[in-house]
Amino acid sequence: MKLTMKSFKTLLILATLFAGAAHAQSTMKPGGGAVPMGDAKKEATTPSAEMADGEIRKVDKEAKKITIKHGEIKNLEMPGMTMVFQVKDAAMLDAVKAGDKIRFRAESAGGAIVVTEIQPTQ
Ligand SMILES: [Cu+2]
Repeated sequence: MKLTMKSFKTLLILATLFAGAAHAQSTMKPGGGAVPMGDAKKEATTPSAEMADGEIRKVDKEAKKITIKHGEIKNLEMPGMTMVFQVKDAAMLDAVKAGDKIRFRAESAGGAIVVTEIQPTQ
């Protein structure tokens, strides 16, 4: 009986530890562990290869935000979708408008995804 109780307690502790570890792992992943960060650095030296395709849906200069229907973003491991991005510099939005086809670079910075470069395409 004594032994069983002890085993149960140990099990509880293990379960708690495991849950904590699993949580830590899941919260670390979106921030980009060692692997995505390494990729981003490497890709920064080969600009043309890592830019994603997109089509602008909405531009919000005041909020420094842009909605882009984008293709796969390899450095962020993100499939194609339509989403809102922050932009690094509001001035980037002066050159674009809804409907424009672009190539752009997006990076993960402090939990947010920020567009750091926009190039119009014809
Ligand atoms: Cu996306």
